[in-house]
Amino acid sequence: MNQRASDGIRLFAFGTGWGVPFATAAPFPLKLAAWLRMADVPFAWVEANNPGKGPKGKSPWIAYGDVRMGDSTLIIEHLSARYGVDLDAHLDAGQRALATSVQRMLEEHYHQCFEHQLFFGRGGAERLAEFAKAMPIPLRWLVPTVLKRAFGKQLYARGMGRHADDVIIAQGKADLDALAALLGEGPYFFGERPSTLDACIFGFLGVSLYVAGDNPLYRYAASLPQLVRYTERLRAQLFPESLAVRPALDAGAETRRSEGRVAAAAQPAKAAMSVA
Ligand SMILES: N[C@@H](CCC(=O)N[C@@H](CS)C(=O)NCC(=O)O)C(=O)O
Repeated sequence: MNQRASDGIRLFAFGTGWGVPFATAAPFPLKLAAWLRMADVPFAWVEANNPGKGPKGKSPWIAYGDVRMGDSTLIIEHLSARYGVDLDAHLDAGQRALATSVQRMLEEHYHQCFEHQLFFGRGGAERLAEFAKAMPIPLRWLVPTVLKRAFGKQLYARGMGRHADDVIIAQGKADLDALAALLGEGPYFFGERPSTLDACIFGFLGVSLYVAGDNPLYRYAASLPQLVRYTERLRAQLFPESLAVRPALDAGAETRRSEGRVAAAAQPAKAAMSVA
């Protein structure tokens, strides 16, 4: 058994829900899982819905042997060094600079828009109720309020929570437009070979595209063909087991039609899903 396998890495992450077809519905854990799959590092999912238990108080974290580590980027750096895997070895200085910029856009800006819409946008109350539905009473009643307060505080402190709903949606859409404009025909962000940035992009799109319901930010993500093609391609390659789960990607189709925007963009994704 090689070292990667014998380490027995456990990936602690928020569980799934809301129509997302992966073992987690949270972007940073999905980013890390995508990187592990790209780097061919075996791991086991552990559902952990209280990030306070992790070493950084955030999801995800990993554990193996007596190592416990938080933060997706630090974990990727650590495992790259441990296993001698560098997914970015082929990038030149300009590509590295672009990768850093796109990563920051997604992780430091888009993440706030995403999170705001997840809990405070259209469908937010239902998503919080779904998150808590398996908990015993009174946690089932209390947790949505506690989470809303905690996320509201964070988003306000970071600045995003001070804007009106439509401003936050517009800013999130602008990030998605920028990403769509930068994505070529692929198969990866930088062409023929995957890089760490692909894991990051997949983490965010892999959650945004599939959240059920008609939230305007997520529906917009699912209406951009470049994003759908890219995500479905990586999904089939990295998480083939997810193809068995039919996500509610076109749940907003009626809304889009009534708004005069035909859901054509969702079709390639549906076609890819029907392969399962
Ligand atoms: N820089 C961290 C960010 C992790 C992060 O923000 N995770 C979110 C879930 S996607 C989280 O734990 N949110 C819950 C909280 O902030 O309490 C990383 O790369 O892992």
